[in-house]
Amino acid sequence: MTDFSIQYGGHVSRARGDGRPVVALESTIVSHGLPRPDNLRVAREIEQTVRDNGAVPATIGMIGGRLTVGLDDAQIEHLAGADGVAKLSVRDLALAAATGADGATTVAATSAVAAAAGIGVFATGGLGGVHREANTTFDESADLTALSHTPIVVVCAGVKSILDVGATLERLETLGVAVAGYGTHRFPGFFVTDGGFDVDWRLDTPEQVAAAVAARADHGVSSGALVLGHPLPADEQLDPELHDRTLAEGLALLAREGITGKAVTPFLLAHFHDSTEGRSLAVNVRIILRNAALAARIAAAAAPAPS
Ligand code: PSU
Ligand code: MN
Repeated sequence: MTDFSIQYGGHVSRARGDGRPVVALESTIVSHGLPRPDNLRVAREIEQTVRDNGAVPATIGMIGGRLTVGLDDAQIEHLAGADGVAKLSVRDLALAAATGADGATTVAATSAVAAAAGIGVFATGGLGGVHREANTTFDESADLTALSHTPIVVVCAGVKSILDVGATLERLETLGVAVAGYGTHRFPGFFVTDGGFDVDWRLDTPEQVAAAVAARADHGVSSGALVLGHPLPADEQLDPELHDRTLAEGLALLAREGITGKAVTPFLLAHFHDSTEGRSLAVNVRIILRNAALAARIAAAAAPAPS
């Protein structure tokens, strides 16, 4: 495999050399999705959760123009605390490299870089997708198009509930992205357990997910990612009534303040975190940690047995 000019953290190089399971993690959650100072604590907890579940964490991001798979603790701390960290989708990577930028990778960029690095499993909170009112704004996350041609398993709690979930599922179908529920036929709704839609496929164990990954490779028929919807248990979700109220306020504020483009998702997440007295933050953290644990178990199930 050619490694192009991706930098690898020492822990990830060693794991790759030994054939140990690796889980990719994104950095936009840390820089743009969670408020300071919780973001740094959570970034560390996510990595520890991956380790506790038998895999090596590879947080992906850009430091001074260097695209890095497996940021070290100081680099993660830098992205969590520095001002002016760019939110990088796939299209931004080369521009950020050329200008020596610091940047955090979204689901789109993290998946693309992870796949280029030979990492097959990625954990996040919720995917980007089709925004409400996308029929006039055309705001659809590049997460969807990136996943249409990136062979990776994305463990997530569905798409963020701030989006149009039904339209996003339609686009995932059009784009050839596989979707399955983990232990359920319902597609999760991020902060809430049930996103309101059925999915055709259900996978129940890490081994079954690994079997789907293996079958994809065996068939040699190219397709996109597998989105694995891993819902929060109902007793851990954000109260759906509080959720709906907060979302309605957030959408109204968004319109009033004229926020558009890549600022929309961070703005709405910050609105939730500010106006639910920390409840949405606690739920968001639970989502990510549960997904990190499951992703590690999938990566371990998919890794070749140690010789
Ligand atoms: N999931 C979270 N928090 C986040 C995101 C996902 O729990 O902050 C980020 C991801 O990086 C995702 C991005 O790719 O939001 C989507 O942004 P946009 O809608 O602008 O494409
Ligand atoms: Mn967008």
